[in-house]
Amino acid sequence: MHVYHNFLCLFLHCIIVINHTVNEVKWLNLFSLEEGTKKHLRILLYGPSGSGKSSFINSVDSVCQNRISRPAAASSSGDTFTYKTHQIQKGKAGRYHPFVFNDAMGLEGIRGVCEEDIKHAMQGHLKEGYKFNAASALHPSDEGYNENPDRNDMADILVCVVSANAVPFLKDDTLNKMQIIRTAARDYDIPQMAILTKIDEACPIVKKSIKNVYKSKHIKKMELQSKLGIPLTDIFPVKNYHEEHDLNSDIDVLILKALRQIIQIGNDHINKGTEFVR
Ligand SMILES: Nc1nc2c(ncn2[C@@H]2O[C@H](COP(=O)(O)OP(=O)(O)O)[C@@H](O)[C@H]2O)c(=O)[nH]1
Ligand SMILES: [Mg+2]
Repeated sequence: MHVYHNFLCLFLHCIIVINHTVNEVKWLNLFSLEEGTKKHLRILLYGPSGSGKSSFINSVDSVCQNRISRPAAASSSGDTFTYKTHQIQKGKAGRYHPFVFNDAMGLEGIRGVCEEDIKHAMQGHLKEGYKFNAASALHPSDEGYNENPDRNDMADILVCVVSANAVPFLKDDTLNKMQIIRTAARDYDIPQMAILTKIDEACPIVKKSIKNVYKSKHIKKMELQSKLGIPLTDIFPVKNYHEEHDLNSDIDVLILKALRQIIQIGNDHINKGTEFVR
């Protein structure tokens, strides 16, 4: 009887999650920007290196394409980092979703990105292909500086990406940089949220099953709100696709939840901006 009950619960859980995922993908495929606003919604990711920024872009691409794909190179190291816009294919080749991702070089220490460059990225001053330099921020007289960014170059939402297992060990200089970046985004009126990656590595019960994420005492104890300076309601836990060969609805559902919130908040920002223009 007990086994039968467990099996029934698992079966119902799978049906609910798959149904939810299908609805979220439908919503995503129907999503478009208001006519006359922008070509695409620009999502700017930043955070420590190795926190899962590239893997998040790959995970979104995988969920959107319904197969594992890795358009953004994921790695945990690398000395050169290029500013690049990632589009997400929609169905057939040559068609793309109306949102794009940029990610920035990792934050930490003297080998980390200068916070000024994240400010430049928010305002659209970084040209495609710009090579970040940890030693000095881009200067308006430099080649990679876009002097006259249009609204398509500007970020619509800033997303801090941190891995759950790294949160307790974030160093003061990284936390300071994050604070400077958040303050700048507030000044530019760019909305912000955070993604908590690698939840599988931070807690044994989540490793066992991703659906335990909201039960995890480890994650609850992390003081995320005070560390990241972002309200808990705007921090989304995800497990990226990083070594899997197949999609999994429990992973999809968290990625889609985070993505939908990013898009909705970013879109509100775009629409608010055009109210002033009108
Ligand atoms: N276990 C686990 N590993 C992850 C996750 N996301 C990324 N990784 C791994 O963490 C490493 C760094 O990820 P990457 O996306 O390159 O980080 P980035 O430097 O922020 O772009 C890679 O080896 C990934 O495979 C996750 O959610 N769970
Ligand atoms: Mg990366």
